[in-house]
Amino acid sequence: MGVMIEGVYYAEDPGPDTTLNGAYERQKATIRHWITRDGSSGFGPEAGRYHLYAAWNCPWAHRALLAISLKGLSEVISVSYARPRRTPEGWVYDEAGPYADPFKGVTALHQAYALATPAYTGRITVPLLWDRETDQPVSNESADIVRMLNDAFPGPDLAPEALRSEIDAWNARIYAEVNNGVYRAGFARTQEAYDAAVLRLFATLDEIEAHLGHHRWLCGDRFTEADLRLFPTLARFDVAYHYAFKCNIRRLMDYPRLWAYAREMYQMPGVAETVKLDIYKQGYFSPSELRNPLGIVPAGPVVDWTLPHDR
Ligand SMILES: N[C@@H](CCC(=O)N[C@@H](CS)C(=O)NCC(=O)O)C(=O)O
Repeated sequence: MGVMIEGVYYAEDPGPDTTLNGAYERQKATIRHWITRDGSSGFGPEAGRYHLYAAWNCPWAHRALLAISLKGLSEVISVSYARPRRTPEGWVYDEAGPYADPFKGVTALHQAYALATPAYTGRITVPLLWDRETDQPVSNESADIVRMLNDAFPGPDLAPEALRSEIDAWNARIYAEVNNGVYRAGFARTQEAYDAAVLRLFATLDEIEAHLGHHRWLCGDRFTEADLRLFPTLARFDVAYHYAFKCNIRRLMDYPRLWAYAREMYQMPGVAETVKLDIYKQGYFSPSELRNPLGIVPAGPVVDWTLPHDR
């Protein structure tokens, strides 16, 4: 997996972005257009207009896939799924089959970035939302994609106005400590950076476990975008992060309330089809000089998401 500089793709792996003290720092997404209900941004909510470049194993793409599914937009927005294992070409697609790109027929995601953003500099990331009408990317920031799909398209409102500040506060905390926290643990280059990340991650999971003792969902009695954004990390926790990223103080299964809450989400209509445990393992246990040089995928653990949640 490489990086693009001024529209040219370099296949050398730059490694995770770290600060001088070995802490992982995620780069900010730079393609940030916005679909609006009235189309005044230049991007309206027409059916069939948008295409999403995704990968089943990417938790950020998973957010966007959940938004599409839960808003009932599966027939409205088309999707290409990259192969789970990245190569020096980054995210790649087959010529045909489940990992093909039926939209532009690219065989590597960097080709799509180069097509419409010739001066692009940065990482070649999924998710990437594309507009067929202007033939340009709309956004490569999953947080924006989830919010704009919610606000611009019909379907259940996952971020009601009255709960927005509460949702935004949970989102900020969960992004820093949990969604990105697992990466801060897994990509740390020093013991100190790892220790700090993993302790913050589990402190936050402990607090959410306590919170769920007296609230059904993060924002009270209603499932919201904050729950949606926590879910992709929980779905990958025991099969991937626990072992591959050394997030092993506890398993998700060891948190009775959080595990039941996660199972209830899994069992909501439209969610299970976005979850691919074997693909998560393929992806997170890819050959990596720093974490898993031989790319061997562990057999376990057995995680049964279909157990009754009893909530
Ligand atoms: N800010 C982005 C981050 C997306 C992201 O980092 N995606 C990862 C996959 S999980 C990726 O494509 N990484 C490729 C790379 O960093 O080169 C978002 O949330 O949409």
